[in-house]
Amino acid sequence: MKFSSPSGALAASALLALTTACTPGASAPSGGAAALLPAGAMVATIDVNLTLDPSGSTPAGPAGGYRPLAAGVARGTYVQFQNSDGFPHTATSIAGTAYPTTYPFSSAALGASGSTLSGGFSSGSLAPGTTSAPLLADVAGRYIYGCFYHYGTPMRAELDVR
Ligand SMILES: [Cu+2]
Repeated sequence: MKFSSPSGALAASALLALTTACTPGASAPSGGAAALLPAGAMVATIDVNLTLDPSGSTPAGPAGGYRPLAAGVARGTYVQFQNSDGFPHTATSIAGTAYPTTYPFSSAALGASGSTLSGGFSSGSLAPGTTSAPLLADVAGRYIYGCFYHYGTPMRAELDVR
């Protein structure tokens, strides 16, 4: 994960208030994530790569395929998923705070949806080299998600918003 922050925090928050109101709710085409970010937004980018990101254990259970597997994110940050792998993945929210033992997704996961972590989301099928539309970390708590294609591998991870 990498963080970026504005140099002028005060000016940036004023811009944030102005640009949030006119940000379209519709999902961006793959690779168009940057266009939807408010100016000066704090961004946490989660790497999506089943080939290179090591599996491990998180408070929600066995995880893998994303980096970091348990990402601590400040409320107000925008989270986006970047597929650095050579084949498609999704980052799709799962209800609850522990990875379910049964497969949790429907084909709806293949389309991009959601604009906040608390409202549920899917990156949609992320092609190699593309980045998802940004999601606002709006409410503190643990959010778990996984990949439509590789959930059982396991390919799943969590976001801890504080
Ligand atoms: Cu996958």
